[in-house]
Amino acid sequence: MALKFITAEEAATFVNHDDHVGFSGFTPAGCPKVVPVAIANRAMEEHAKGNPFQIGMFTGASTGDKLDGSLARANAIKFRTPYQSSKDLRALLNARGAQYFDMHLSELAQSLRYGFLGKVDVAIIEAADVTEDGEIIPTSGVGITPTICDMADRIIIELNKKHPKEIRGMHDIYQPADPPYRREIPVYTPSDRIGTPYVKVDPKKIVGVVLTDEPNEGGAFTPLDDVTMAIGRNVADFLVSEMRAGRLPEGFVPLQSGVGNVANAVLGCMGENKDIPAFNVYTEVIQDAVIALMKQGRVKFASGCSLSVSNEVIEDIYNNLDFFKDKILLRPQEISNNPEVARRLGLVAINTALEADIFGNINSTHVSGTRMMNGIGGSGDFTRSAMLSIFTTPSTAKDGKISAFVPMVSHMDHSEHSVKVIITEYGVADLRGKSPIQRARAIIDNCVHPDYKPLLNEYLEMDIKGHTPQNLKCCFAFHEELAASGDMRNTDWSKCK
Ligand code: 0RQ
Repeated sequence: MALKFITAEEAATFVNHDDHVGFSGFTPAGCPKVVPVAIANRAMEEHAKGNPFQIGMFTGASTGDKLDGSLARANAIKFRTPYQSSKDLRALLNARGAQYFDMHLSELAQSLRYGFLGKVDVAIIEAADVTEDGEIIPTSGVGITPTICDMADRIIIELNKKHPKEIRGMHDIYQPADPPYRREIPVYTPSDRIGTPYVKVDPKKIVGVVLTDEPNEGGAFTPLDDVTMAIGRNVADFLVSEMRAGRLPEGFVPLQSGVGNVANAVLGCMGENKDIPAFNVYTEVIQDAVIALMKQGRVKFASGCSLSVSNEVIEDIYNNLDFFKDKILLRPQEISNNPEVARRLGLVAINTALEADIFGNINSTHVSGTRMMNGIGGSGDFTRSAMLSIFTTPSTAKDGKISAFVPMVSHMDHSEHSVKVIITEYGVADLRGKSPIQRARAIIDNCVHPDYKPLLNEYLEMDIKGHTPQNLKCCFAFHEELAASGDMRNTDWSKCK
């Protein structure tokens, strides 16, 4: 069947008010760029005429500004799931201008197939290639592409010439059967291929192909500072000590590392530490540091859901496909983040906390318990199932006015039952096998900023009875003080006791 080439504006006419729209990609990598802007423009035109125009959105994870940013600014979002990290969308969600359902990334595709989230009317897919018989080669991120293509009534392809056709072979597309027919997902090592190099769709569903050469909206990393570097070194030293103690195999285990500057620094420090052998990565986002380490022979193989790298790095990869093609595999997020596979491979998972409490619970998502930051992303998929789950965080935020460690988290994403180790620039709290009071001592002694140690020690010494010594009147005093004076260091326990 011949493909029909259309403009982005024509493509946008296939999206109607109230439609559920699925988008390809994972982080800005692999997301459509020109059609979302055309949908946002269409929404604004309809709004100007007094007509409603809002869509439900399913994405892989966060996206680029052309997708989440444009649609948020156009007030064109009725609901959205899962992870996001757009400034304008965050403001919209916190003003409750759109309904946001924050879910584990590994669960989204199956939740769609199970029918938990309604139908998918339209799938908008960025592709490096598409054939007349319906073989789609994704670009640098996969996300939920196979599932939304299966479920959608209409498929729009953004054929992006920045991504060469020759990346065919870098993807491994596989969808598990749904219960009660599901078997094991046969990934036994990070490089195992279990699917096809393309997404196969019914070509009759492709309503149009939009040509573009828009580059990825990859953000650059801020230069590493002393705090970030100290966290990275503490993680690397801790992993070496675990190897020496025989709790990590000498050949090492695959690594999952979250998104952002700390994650990039951790990877860099692990690469530099020659006591750690060359290792594999089984993760969701493959960042710049992984590619740099691959070139140095320190990372042997990387399986992920996206190449969330800067544009210079993506060009480097595309210019050197001979080198990279057998070292990188991009999978749908229900496989890259699959708890079964994470548990089998025995991952070391490293993610970043917004806030932790002294008993080891983690808040990854809500500033002061109420304002959504980004979402849980894949952190829960990995934290719960990894062999060793580590959370990193700078000990303070906002020039020391906020302690990353509080008596009780103001929102909980990862509980004390899943969190094994917490690492800051000051050191390492190993929480394994420890009671709540022992965990609190380990965290205060090793991780907390000196400005907050006396306050948190005083909290523990309030002589509260019970297994977990929480003072229910004072446990949010840090947050209340932040709201009142703007600085948690002013907390005075006598006010709440
Ligand atoms: O504010 O941006 O104004 O400077 O939060 O904090 O320290 O720069 O850390 O960028 O790594 O983000 C948890 C949000 C951390 C992220 C989170 C302020 C701080 C700064 C950012 P500014 P940092 P990061 C893979 C895994 C959940 C999803 C996940 C995240 C800003 O890592 O979204 O792990 N994780 N996915 O000043 C108020 C506090 C604060 C605070 C920090 N306690 N209160 N503000 N900040 N602590 C990715 C995917 O799933 C795709």
